[in-house]
Formats: sequence, structure tokens, C-alpha cells
Amino acid sequence: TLALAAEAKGKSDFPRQYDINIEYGTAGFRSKAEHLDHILYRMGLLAALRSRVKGATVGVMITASHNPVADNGVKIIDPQGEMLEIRWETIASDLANIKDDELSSALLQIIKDESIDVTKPASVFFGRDTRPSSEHLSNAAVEGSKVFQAEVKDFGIVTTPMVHYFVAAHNSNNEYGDPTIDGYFEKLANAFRSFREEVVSERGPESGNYEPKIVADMANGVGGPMLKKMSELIKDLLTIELFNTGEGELNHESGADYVKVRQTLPKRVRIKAKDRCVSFDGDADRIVYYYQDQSVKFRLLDGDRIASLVAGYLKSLLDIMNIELNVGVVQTAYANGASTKYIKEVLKLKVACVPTGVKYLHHKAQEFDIGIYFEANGHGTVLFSKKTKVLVKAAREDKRLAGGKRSAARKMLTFIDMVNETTGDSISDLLIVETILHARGWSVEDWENCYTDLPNRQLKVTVQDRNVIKVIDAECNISEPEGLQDDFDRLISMFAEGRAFVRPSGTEDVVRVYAESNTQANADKLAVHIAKLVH
Ligand code: NG1
Ligand code: ZN
Repeated sequence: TLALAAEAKGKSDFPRQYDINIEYGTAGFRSKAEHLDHILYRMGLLAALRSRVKGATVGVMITASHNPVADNGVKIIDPQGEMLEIRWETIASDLANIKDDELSSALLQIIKDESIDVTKPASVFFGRDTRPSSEHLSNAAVEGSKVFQAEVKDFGIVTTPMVHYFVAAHNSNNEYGDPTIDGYFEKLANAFRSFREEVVSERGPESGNYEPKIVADMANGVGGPMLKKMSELIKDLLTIELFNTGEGELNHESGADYVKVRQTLPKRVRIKAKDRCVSFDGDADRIVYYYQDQSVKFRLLDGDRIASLVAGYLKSLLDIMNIELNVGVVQTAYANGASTKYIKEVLKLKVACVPTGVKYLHHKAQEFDIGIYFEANGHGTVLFSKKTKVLVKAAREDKRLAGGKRSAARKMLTFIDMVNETTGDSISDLLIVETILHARGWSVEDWENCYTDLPNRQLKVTVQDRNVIKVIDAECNISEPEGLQDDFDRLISMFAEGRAFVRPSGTEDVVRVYAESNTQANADKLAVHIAKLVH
């Protein structure tokens, strides 16, 4: 009868008005906001079922991240704050695409296939970004979960990583932190402060080339109000000057994606040469750093830079503690070749390459004792295994150890508290980078001097059906259309330090082209030639 009630409500309140097929992609469903009513309702239903399967709270986030303001989307968050299990993505896609009068039978089928006891309690957390369509869509999803008698908690306008955190914290019986907005801010701010105190007590207030001030572009998204809240908690340690905090259009000429892809400053931001700047994306799960050098040249420090900064610093702490752990950095094909080389050859750490999409990076990073993963676009975090936490805690408590070793252990544990281990988090990542730069006494230029990026170019190509392209080897090569990879290879071999690949986007109806080479002109040329072959 619940399934029948769900179908009846779907037909009357959230009918499927558009006969388009939509898939649960790289980051859930993404589409024009007006196409999503029935999908949000159905995902609310599905989240209630998912919660019962896992016997735990799950999350639903309504956002289309860095995409234009007219788009929207939804994703389901699993109990430990991780992305929805891949097998359930197919279940979600099937449920999203059926006709209204197939809804009850489809739901019954899921209940049967997954042996779900619908009399058990269910609990779903909701969050949404600042898009004008988000409140309405969130209500549709809430209705869905309520039809299936789930207990619902709506956090309102929050960042994507905050919802991941709330879910994980709640399901850990608050061990991971308090599953509240204040709990989130306090956990991160306290860790940032403790770390600073540890460093200052060790070497005094002197911080070398580090300046405790940044300029922050919020892309007119949810990062604006949220980073403002954080900045008030740590204002004695770091001055944050905020721009694009909501007065303009979301993601328009600003934000991490704009800055990364165009390799240019966001609009409506006032900076001086050498100011350390950051951009968040619309739902605040990505961050990139940049600055303008004295010759007014734009310099980008992207996710690859953050990964190598973090990896290098954590390795130095392990070296002090004299603890051997399996540390690895996980990248995608979009990682700049120079960063991969630096991590392997200078830091002497392992590098793994996986397909685009946070879920792949996250899973791979779990294989390491310390797994650092970042997409070049600035989405990433650090994962610490149980073994790591146990070893470092033991070192902190071991009174026979030298003071320096115990201090390194305290730093590592405080660092772990500052990390949102559930997913990439602009606010947490910002605190991490600021912490390391301060501890190292580095300016943004010192950081950049670790290695020199290979010039690169990204392009989008619109084709009839982007899915005729079949990728292999972690997206570095394609197997179909037949022969095309050979054409690519011939072209690439003509460019010094050339590397290029194409893949169908999981969030937009385009094929993405990436190319790098020894000069910007060559990278641009290679990208354009590859794009022509795809057309
Ligand atoms: P697609 O559209 O599949 O390339 C983009 C990003 C991903 C990821 C998702 C989710 C690039 C090249 N791709 O995916 O890394 O962040 O969006 O937002 O940046
Ligand atoms: Zn995002």
C-alpha cells in the first residue's frame, strides 16, 4: 500500500512531464531545473529505501555544483558520508526514467530484490544549495521520503560536504563530530586553532614568508555565507576578504571551475599583485588557489598543487615520527604531468590514476594508510586508515618518545580533525592549505616553486552522441570509435612533452578534450587538432 500511495502522489503532485532519459552520472542527476520535479520526488522515495537497506541515516543533496544557475541536480549520500554505491546508481537511473504508472511496481521490485523491510525505521538528511529552484526541488524530495515514512531532517542551505559530514557524524554516534551546523564549524575551527598553537609554541610567532590573509571568491554560492561564518571563528588567525558572496549570478564569470578552465581571474574581485586568492565552486566542494605575479600574469595553483603540498607535508611529519606507512596520491588523467612527476620523483610517493569522478578517487584512496586524492579542478580530500590513527595516537601518548616526535604526532592528529574525510570540502581544504603554508613559512610563490606546470588546455566539443566514445586505461585512451586513438597518437607524437585524451562528460552533453605540451601555444594547438578529429 505504501508503494501504491507513492505512485498516486507521484501522478498527482510530481508527474513525469518530460519524456527524456536521464542517468545518475558522475555526481548524481543533473539537468535543467524544470525537468527535475519527478526525479527529486522519486529520489526522496529511494533515499528512504536506501536508509532501510543500510539501517542508517542517508543524505540527499540538491545542487548542480558549478553548472549554470538554471540547472539543478540531486545526489544520494551513503551512511559513512560516501557517494551512493555504484550498483544503486543503476537502480536510481531506472527509477528516474520509468513512466508514472510503473512507479509502484518498480518500487515493489526494489523492495523485493533488496529484501527491504519497510516496517523498519528510515532516516534521511537533506541539504540544498542557493539556486532559486533548490527549495522547491528539496520539498519534492522531502515529500518522497515522507511517503515512505522516513524521519526527515532538513538542514536547509548548506554546502555539499556539510551534508556528507552530517550523515557520517550522525551514523558514527557523534564520534566523528556533532551532526549539526555549529558542530561542523567548531570541529574544523578548533583543529585549525590547535594546530596553530602547536606550531607557535614550538617555533614562536614568526611565520617566515607566510601572510595570514587571503582573498576569496565565493562564486555567489553557498560558500559565501558558510565561509563568512568560519572566518568569524578564526579571524584572529586569518583575514579572509570575501567577494561574489551572493549579490551576482551563481557561478557566472566566477568560481573554481571558471578560474581553472579559463585560467583567468574571476570577475568582480579586487586584488593586488601576490595576494593569495581562492575560488570555491557553487556548492563549496572544490577550491583552487591563484595569484597575480608582478608582471600581472595569472598563476594557478590547482588540485594537483594542493595534493602535492599535503602529501609532502604529511610525509615530513611521518619522517619526524619515524613511522612507515603506505602513503599514496590518487589522480585522474587531468592531473598535470609535472605534478605526477614531482610526487613520484621528488616526494618519492606512490601515484595511482583512476577515471574521473570522486567515487573512483575516494575508493582508490581507501587502499592506502594515508590516501590523498584531488581532481585537478580542486575537488579532493585526505583519507586516514584506522591503522594510521592508532599508530599516531600511540606515538602521541608514548612518554619515552622525544618531544619533537610527540609534537609531530599531535600535529598529525589535529590535522586529521581538520580534514573532512567524507568528501572534498572547500572550507576544510582551505584550512588545511593555510595550515601547511603557515607551518612551512611559505608564500604562495614558495609553494608554486615546488614544480612548474606543463602548459595545458581543456576544450568542450558538442557531438551528436557523446557516448559513442568508449574510454579505457583510466580514460587515457579510447577503444571506440575504432582507429581514432591511432590518429590521436600520431598527432600527440608530433608535440614535445605532448599528452592528450578525450572523454564524454558525465555532467554535460559534451566531449571533453584535454591536452598538454611544452608551451601554451603547443598545448592549444594540440587541443584544437584533437577536437577536430572528434568532430
Ligand atoms: P565531467 O562532466 O564528467 O567531466 C565534472 C568534472 C569532474 C567532477 C564532476 C562532478 C572535470 C574535467 N570534470 O565531470 O572532475 O568534478 O564534474 O562535479 O573537471
Ligand atoms: Zn561542487
